[in-house]
Amino acid sequence: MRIRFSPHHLAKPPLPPPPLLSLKRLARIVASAAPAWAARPAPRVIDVGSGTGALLPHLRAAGVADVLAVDVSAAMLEAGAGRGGAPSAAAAPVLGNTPAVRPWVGDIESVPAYQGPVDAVFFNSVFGNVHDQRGALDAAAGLARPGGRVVLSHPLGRAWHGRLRGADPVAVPHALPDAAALTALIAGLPLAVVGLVDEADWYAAVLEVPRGYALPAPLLLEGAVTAGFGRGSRQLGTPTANLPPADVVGAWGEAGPPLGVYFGWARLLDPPPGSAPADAAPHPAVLNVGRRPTFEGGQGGDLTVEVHVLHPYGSDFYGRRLRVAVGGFLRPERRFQGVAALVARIAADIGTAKAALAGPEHAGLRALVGESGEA
Ligand code: RBF
Ligand code: MG
Repeated sequence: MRIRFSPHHLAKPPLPPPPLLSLKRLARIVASAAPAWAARPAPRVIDVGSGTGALLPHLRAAGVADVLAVDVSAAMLEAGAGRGGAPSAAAAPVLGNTPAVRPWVGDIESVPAYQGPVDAVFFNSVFGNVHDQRGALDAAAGLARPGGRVVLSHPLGRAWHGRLRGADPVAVPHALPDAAALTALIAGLPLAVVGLVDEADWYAAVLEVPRGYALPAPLLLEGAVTAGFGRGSRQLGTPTANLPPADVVGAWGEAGPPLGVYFGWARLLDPPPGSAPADAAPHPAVLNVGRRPTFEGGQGGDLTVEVHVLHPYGSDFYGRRLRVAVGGFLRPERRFQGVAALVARIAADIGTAKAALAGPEHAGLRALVGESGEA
């Protein structure tokens, strides 16, 4: 995906000046994502098409501490630097634990996973310029945490945007999506529409990444570990213990498990003789219940239940019994463009799982797998 600004656009006679940008509307655009960061101490967002930084003062006023200001135009970001936009590239921290506004030259698909997960991604006054809108939404959804929001907005609305597009359909290849177009655009992506205002002079589509959730009651899975594909450890760096689906999916009841990524505690009940004591202890775990659509030509394969235990076991333990107490659901399974994107996502899943397991909601979960040496 490239957001293209064609050079001839600049040579054309300019449109009449835009009506005074309503500052109130920019504040409303920011507010439409605010539920995503309510009660979070240091909200983090990505501002796509940040340009000279029109949205930044409103983000700051709403308490957003950390902004990645993304734009394909280094010149625009640089021009904004003196006017309260993102600081010039040389002055801004690129990474780090200190919340800041940082410029990023490129499109949303060029933003690496380590810049996330964020609470919200804004496409303000830019979505019509994005050539591959679905690719951009996919990238945005991947960078947002569960419950995070993606906001597509235009403070001057459909009528003004239509004039822009009429004046230069190369620079602005798409109309703002109406309800039907929006539904089509996000089909199959982990996004749901939570709000759409589509008036002649005001447009805001608010999308949400599915929230993780605690299961109504923990699920207990137990089975003898079978060999998987070896891909987990060799290619992905996340070795998985596969459990026979037939032995465990019954825990979800008749409808079966929603395919996706879960978290919980796991314990190997009968580690091989001579194992380190830690190999017999309970450890946090993430598990994927699904068909791995990233592989096998996008089709995925048979249903598998793969548990990645967050512990470096000393040896393989095929045939040994693994017990897992599943506390919650992190995200639906999905197809990634490649192994690198999947690996980055699993790293984010692990972070989310650790945070969830450390919270009070899952305090009793560990006890459900029992302690070392118990049956
Ligand atoms: N495979 C996918 O195709 N899509 C996924 O979303 C996905 N998520 C996973 C999350 C976790 C935490 C783990 C451990 C695995 C996931 N996998 C996913 C499965 C992965 O493709 C599989 O472990 C390897 O292919 C080895 O069989
Ligand atoms: Mg495996």
